[in-house]
Amino acid sequence: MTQSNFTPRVFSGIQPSGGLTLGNYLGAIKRFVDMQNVGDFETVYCMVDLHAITVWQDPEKLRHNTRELAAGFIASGISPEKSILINQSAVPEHAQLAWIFNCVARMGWMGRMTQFKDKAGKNAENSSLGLFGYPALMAADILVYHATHVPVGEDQKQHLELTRDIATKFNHDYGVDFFPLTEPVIEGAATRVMSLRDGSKKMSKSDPSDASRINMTDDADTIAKKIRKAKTDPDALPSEIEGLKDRPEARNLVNIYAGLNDQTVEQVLADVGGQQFGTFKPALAELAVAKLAPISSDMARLMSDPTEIDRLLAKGALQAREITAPILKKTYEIVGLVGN
Ligand code: AQP
Repeated sequence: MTQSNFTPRVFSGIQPSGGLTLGNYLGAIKRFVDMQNVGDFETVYCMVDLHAITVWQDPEKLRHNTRELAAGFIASGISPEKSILINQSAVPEHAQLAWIFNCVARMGWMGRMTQFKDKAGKNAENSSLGLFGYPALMAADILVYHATHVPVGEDQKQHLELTRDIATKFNHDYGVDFFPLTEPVIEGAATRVMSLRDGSKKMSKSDPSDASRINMTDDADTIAKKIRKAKTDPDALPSEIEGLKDRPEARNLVNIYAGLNDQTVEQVLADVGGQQFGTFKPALAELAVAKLAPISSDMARLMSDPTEIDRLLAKGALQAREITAPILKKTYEIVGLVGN
């Protein structure tokens, strides 16, 4: 198979490791919906629960978060009719291919991953083996579909490069052209949404400070309060992008505005340049509430019927396995595993 022969297929996932944040929405989900609707790709979207358990998850919360994430996907516009929507553990080929990739990837490659360093912190010896091997499972998630494109936020760029390294090494070691060299799709004004309390830190579901993020389930008052309290500087907003240099908090709020309003940063600054934060923050809060409130109320509606969510996920798993089972079988053949 030559690289040009792969079906244009998108795969991406989010961990059910907490509630969805505005970072996940702007950096990932909104892009997932765009790629679904453009109609040029088959699209597969996933709750990556096996990734979530690389750090401790309370089982009851994990179940809840997984269903809530599915609800968030659907409420944001991912249609189970147009896309395959799955929970990772329900499609066993992900973990099976990950084992093969554990044997292809090198320890040195994993050791260089900045996300591992960030998440393991000073206590790397005490982190799980799964956290260290996380990028091999992520490569398997993608390559078990022969996915050609992966929409992600900026923070996942290094893992996507590693996915290409694994595909290249597998193809080279076995003398095949079996796995595609997947393209990351990192686009839009808000590929890296930062904490509202610290412009140098990514907005994250697992940040201990709830004030650092906007959750997709926050109500209008909470969103407005968090934006009002967001860290900023005393200067007015600039009219040109250069004026945001060395102003990470101001840049972050402008990026969020642009991402929510489907504008470029330049367009936003042309409108708001010269405004003080006292004017800009309420406008941003109003925009955020207008965009997020319909999604959060639809999430609540979907969450009132968890059986229906489970039904949709079971249907997605069956559809997914039609793609993943033959790819895994062929991988086993290439590697020399018999009896499958
Ligand atoms: N702050 C962000 N800005 C832009 N994109 C983001 N993403 C996450 N945070 C931001 C994108 O969301 C997708 C799913 O990420 P994930 O949940 O699988 O893992 P993560 O990147 O580790 O997200 P969190 O919120 O920081 O989770 P925790 O706290 O559990 O580690 C990815 O495409 C990511 O780029």
